[in-house]
Amino acid sequence: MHYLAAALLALAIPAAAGIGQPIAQRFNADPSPHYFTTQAGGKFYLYATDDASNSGKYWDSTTWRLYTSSDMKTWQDAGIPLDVKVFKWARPDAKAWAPDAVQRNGRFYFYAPVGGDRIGVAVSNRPDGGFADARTTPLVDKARDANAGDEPIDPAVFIDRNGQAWLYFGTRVPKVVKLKADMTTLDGPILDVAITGLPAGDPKKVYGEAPFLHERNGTYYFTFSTGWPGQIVYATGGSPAGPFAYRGVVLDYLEISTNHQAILEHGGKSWLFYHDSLLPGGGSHRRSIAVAPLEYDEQGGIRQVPLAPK
Ligand code: FUB
Repeated sequence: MHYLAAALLALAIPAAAGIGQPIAQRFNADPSPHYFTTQAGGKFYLYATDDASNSGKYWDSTTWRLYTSSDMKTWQDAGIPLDVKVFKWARPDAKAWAPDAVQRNGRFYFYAPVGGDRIGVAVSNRPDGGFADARTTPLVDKARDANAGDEPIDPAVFIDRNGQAWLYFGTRVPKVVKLKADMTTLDGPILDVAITGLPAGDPKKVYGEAPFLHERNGTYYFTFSTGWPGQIVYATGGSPAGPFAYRGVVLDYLEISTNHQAILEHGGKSWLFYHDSLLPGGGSHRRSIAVAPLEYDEQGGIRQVPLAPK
C-alpha cells in the first residue's frame, strides 16, 4: 500500500477499545470496575460518580451510575444503581462521590462517600440495584470515629487471601481499617497508611486521594493520586496494612484537577481504569472514564500507562 494511503487509513481507524478511549458517551468519573458472577453468569460491572447529572460547576451529583460489559470493549449504561437518599442520615446537601463495590456471601456491598465527612455502606442481592442502607448509621464518620481524618472519602475495599476485608479511604492522609466478616462493621482502629520513599523535595509527590489496593504474586500494590492536579503513583508492600515503598508513576498528570484510578485483574489480564476529560465539553467537573491495559516489568514494577489521545 502506498505510504500516504496507509497513513490516511491509520488516521481513519479509531483507537481500539480498551486502549484509553472513553467507555461511554456520558460524563462519569471515579471508576470502580469489577467482575461479578450472578445466576445470569459473569459480567464486568463499573460503578461511577455521575458527572453528567452534576451542575457542571462542582461534583454535586447525588446519584451513582453503573455500566456493564461482557467483553470489556462495549459498555452498556445500566442507569442509577442507587442514590444518596438510600442513606436516611445523609444531609440534604450530601453529594455522591467515588464509590466501590464488593461481592461477598452472595450479596453486593456498595461503599461510598456521602458528603465529604462520612462513608456509607449499602447492600443488595443484585449488583445493579435494590440497594438498601446496610446500617442505619455511617460506616465511617469524621465526627464519631477517632483518626477518620479531615475528609473520609474515596473508600476502596480489598479482600485478602485469608478473607480479611480492608477498607482504605481519605484525602491528604491515607487511612486503613479492617472490616468484620459482615462487611458493614469496622474491626479495630483506623490507622494511617505509611508510605515510605516518596521523592524528597518534590512537594507534588505526596499522598492526595483515591487510595486503591490490589495484590499480585504476593505483593500488595497501593496506588493513589498525588493531589489536585495529581499523578497516579504506586507503592508496594508485603501486607495490606503496609508500609508501602514508593515505586513510580502509573499515570501522568491530566489536564483536569483530579485523577482517580482503579485496577482490575481478571482472566490473567490487568486493566487500569481512570477518568479524564476525553469527551466534547469535558473538564474538571465533566469527566469521562477510560480503560487501558496495565503491564508489569520483570521486577513486578508497573509500566507507566500512556495518556489516552484526545
Ligand atoms: O468525584 C468527586 C471527587 O473527585 C472524588 O471523590 C475524588 O477522588 C475526585 O476524583
